[in-house]
Amino acid sequence: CNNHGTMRTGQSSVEIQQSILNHLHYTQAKPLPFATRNDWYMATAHSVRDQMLHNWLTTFDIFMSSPREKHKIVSYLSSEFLMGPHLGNNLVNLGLSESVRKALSALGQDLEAILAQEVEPGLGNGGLGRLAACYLESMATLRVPAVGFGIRYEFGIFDQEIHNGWQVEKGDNWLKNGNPWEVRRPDIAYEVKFGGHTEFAHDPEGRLAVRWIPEKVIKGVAYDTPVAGYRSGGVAVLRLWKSEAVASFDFQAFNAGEYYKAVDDKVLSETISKVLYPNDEPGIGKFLRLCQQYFFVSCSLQDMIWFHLSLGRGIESFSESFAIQINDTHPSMGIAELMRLLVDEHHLEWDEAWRITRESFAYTNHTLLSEALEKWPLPLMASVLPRIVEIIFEINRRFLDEVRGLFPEDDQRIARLSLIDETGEKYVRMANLACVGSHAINGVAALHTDLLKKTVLHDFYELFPEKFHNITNGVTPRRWLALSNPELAKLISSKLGEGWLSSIETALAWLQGAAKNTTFQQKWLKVKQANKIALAKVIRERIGIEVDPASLFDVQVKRIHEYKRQHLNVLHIITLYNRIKRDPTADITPRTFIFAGKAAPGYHMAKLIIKLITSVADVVNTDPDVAGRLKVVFFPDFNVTNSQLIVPAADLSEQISVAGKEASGTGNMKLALNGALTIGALDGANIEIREEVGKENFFLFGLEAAEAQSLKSGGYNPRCWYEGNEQLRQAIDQIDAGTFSNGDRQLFRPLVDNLLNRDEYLVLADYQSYIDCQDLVSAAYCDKKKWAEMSILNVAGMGKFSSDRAIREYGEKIWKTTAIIDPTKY
Ligand code: 26Y
Repeated sequence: CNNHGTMRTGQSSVEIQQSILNHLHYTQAKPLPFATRNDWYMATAHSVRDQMLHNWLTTFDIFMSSPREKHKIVSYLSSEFLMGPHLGNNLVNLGLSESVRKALSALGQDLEAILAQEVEPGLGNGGLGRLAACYLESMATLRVPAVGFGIRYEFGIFDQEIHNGWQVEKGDNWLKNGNPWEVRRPDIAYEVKFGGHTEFAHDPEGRLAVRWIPEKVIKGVAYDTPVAGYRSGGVAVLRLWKSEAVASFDFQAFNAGEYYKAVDDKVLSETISKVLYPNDEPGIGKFLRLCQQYFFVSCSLQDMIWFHLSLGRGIESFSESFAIQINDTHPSMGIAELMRLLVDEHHLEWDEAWRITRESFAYTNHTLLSEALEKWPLPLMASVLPRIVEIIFEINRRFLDEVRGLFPEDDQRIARLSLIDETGEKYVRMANLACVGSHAINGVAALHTDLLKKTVLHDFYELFPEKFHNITNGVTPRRWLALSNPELAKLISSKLGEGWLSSIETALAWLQGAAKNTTFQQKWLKVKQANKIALAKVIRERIGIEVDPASLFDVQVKRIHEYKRQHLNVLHIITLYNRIKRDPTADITPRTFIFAGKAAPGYHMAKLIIKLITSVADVVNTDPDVAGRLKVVFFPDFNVTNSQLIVPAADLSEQISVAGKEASGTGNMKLALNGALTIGALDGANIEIREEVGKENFFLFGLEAAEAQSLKSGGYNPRCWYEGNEQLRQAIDQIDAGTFSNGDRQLFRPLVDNLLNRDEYLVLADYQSYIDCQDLVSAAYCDKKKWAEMSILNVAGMGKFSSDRAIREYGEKIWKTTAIIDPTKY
């Protein structure tokens, strides 16, 4: 197959078996009888990695030998990449699952047990980080030359445990058993400056230039992880930076004080990439997070420039080599950093540098919550990044001059557009920087883009309407169907033949023809049933709750946040519970409510919502009147691994955020792709999902975004809704009276007070509509045949939500790249 021999790239089970044994011997250095399960996992992973490294170098070769105009690489800059476990996905994408299973079994090992050994790299909080991972996989599949740049956090998102119903956070030491997927590249390292001051100085050619004299310099070292495309030979690279001290120990320092200072310095330098910050954590770790952001964008841009120059190109054509996508504003300092590199270090004129910067950058916004828009206190930024602040001021000065030309006298508009918020304490507004410094701005679902134009980014839309695009999010059907739900994938293959996983955009629609077919429906329900039994087993083992796989699995899995309204779901549970208590013989469709999700450690209300869920669970699950018809489960430690277990077992997908707050959602896509029906408000991508699967196959409730908006601006009074609805009042009174907290009336007081006095997310206003809709769900679930048909039609309608479609749209609308690596060369 190549001049390296087939030793490491042979794909038969015999060759793979040999390769695993070789790695056990030469990589793990373990005699067979002493090999632990982790050794077997590591050896298997290294064998698979060999295949990927080969594909990667081949991809690179093809890239380098393709015509010059195709030399454009997508740089996806993201502070988070939530990759999920690698092994299973790589086996699916390389088509090696069966031969590896066979090889392992010949060695007395079980593939499932080996897969379970992997600790997932949790280098993200949720939606935004997982989106970056899906996009890398799609770019590899479509053979778009791509690098994902980010931070190699030593500790990812915390592990969640539930103690006495409360969330407890545990450090995520994901590297402790070794990481077989990454390649450390000590030769790819860059220095990054922090602190100090700037001064004018003459450069070596005698030109006057700004010099940044830093207080501290830190080194970033590259760690590369290959990401395999689905059966395409293509490989994308995830390049994560680890911070290190520039020189580790100063052995010249005979003085003990100096010596320990050098050690301290090393520790401090390594702190930058130490830990991922949870979102919604107001004010915490501000300084370090600022350092993290600048650190990774600076390393990434220096790396891009290095590569561009090494292709023999001039610096002025940089934007022909790279399309830089920034995943929210977290990497937006890259705009100022590229200006600094071009002007200060590569001696370009400002205007030329600005043209290059704008041509290179494009910005994806992921939020409509104005309080979530990033802004940095100016004094903090000025002390950590003095030169960057000077550059931001200069960008702002020139930009506001232009604005003034267009809108003379409109001081308010100018104040709103300014990169600096001067309404009180001064801040740098990162979204404004991102809008000004990018040639494209996009939202992540149609409604979201629409609302961006009307609200959060309205002033920028008026200024640059041509920059705005919508690109609705997508998810990869390889991880979220083939890997997580292999039996469903098999059943679909029996209808569609092979190959549909690389073209679900068109292929899945063919399932429509099978939706009414009774035999197919029965097979479909059987797969779902098996997935539910598998989940029930895990719930029994891990949580000790017995759930009935014949009941409706009602699933809400996502970060815990008030706007996502997990507490609305709880109010429904209490309402059903009260119906049973009023009449124990009431006809209730048996349901298992499954919640999972992490709350940011400093977000007290979200943590209280977890406590509410577990408290209601304690009461409902043990009440003899309920007789097992309702079960409530809080599944701890929601992550990619657990999601792959829960999503295939869901009957109902809860997408109940208040309209106008969820930018897109991607869990909604994963659940529908696995045959769950959605109960949802008209928010984010729900709207488009409903259009695609058909209104009659979607459970719609609640206010629309515009209605929600006008209800609030008309002076919303939640107490009126509470007083006017008996069942709602009863449920809230019970929470308040301690029915679910052993009589403790203080515990949930903050939550009840908030609902009655503020209810920012209109839980009470949407309550009745939600309950009515849930009653329709319960009725529909009793007709198994109809439910199966609706479930099939949901999957049939999910083609649009493939991340392949999303990546094609980014390529066409934003990156303007035809840079697809030629498939005939593989
Ligand atoms: C500032 C920092 C701590 C921070 C870190 C992470 C702030 C926000 C985030 C994460 C945001 C996020 O995950 N947003 C979600 O992005 C998804 C992908 O576009 C959307 O589907 C989802 O609606 C949105 O909430």
